[in-house]
Amino acid sequence: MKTGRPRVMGIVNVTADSFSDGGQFLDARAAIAHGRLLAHEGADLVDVGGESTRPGATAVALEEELRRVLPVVETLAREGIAVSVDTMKPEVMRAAIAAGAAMVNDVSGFRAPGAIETVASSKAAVCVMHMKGTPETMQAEPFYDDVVREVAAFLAERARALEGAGVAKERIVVDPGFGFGKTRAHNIQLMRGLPAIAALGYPVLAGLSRKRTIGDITGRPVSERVAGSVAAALVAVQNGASMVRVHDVKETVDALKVWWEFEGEKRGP
Ligand code: 7PJ
Repeated sequence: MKTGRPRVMGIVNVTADSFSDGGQFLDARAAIAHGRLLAHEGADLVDVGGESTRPGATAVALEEELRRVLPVVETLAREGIAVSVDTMKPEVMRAAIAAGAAMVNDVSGFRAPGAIETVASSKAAVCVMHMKGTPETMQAEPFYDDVVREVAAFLAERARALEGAGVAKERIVVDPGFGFGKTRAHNIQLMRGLPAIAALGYPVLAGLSRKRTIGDITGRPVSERVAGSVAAALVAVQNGASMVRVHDVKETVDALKVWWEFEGEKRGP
């Protein structure tokens, strides 16, 4: 199911407490400028999020999330940039789609009441991610008998639920949710098991950019995880990911161009 060059999703946080941006893009104008920069650097789409889902983060109220996200989605989409909205709330999904979002990226896998119906009544693409627990609690001793099997089963079940509600298969992307209720060992098993996730038959999105596992492996703080994150993106693509979600678009695009030139043709155009 792996066809075409790997795609890059650039991250635009419009939050006060995202661990890697430090609230730098709290202001919508700065977030818009950052989205434009990432598109210019070669991002195929930009993922706009107004609620931090970093471990320990608390939920953001609906009105506040709308206030952060909508002007950014609306402006970037109007400029012709493909936008995805990173949200768990059906109301935010609906408003962002109306403002021009082409994809809804839900780290809770469209489990909120009304989420599936909201995307089903639109033409937007969807990214279904696996998360164990909630951002507040997910890193408290996560346990799996077989993390790859459990994550794959969850993604298959959610994708079936979306298809059952009328979301065409071609609109669905799946994501194992690196770091969301997973230890370093779980993340490594998932990376090695990505071919089994890809075998579900949906394009796979992988997000490891600047995450704790990259810090654990390299011993680097968030500000120094670019090389580690680029390496992780390459391994993810090598293992079957069709898209990577990254902060460092320019570096990742270059790395993937080189990878594609050397390795891509082995997999067909
Ligand atoms: C992911 C995400 C991810 C998808 C975040 C961070 C935490 N959406 N949203 N996949 N991570 N689909 O960027 O470190 O891995 S927020």
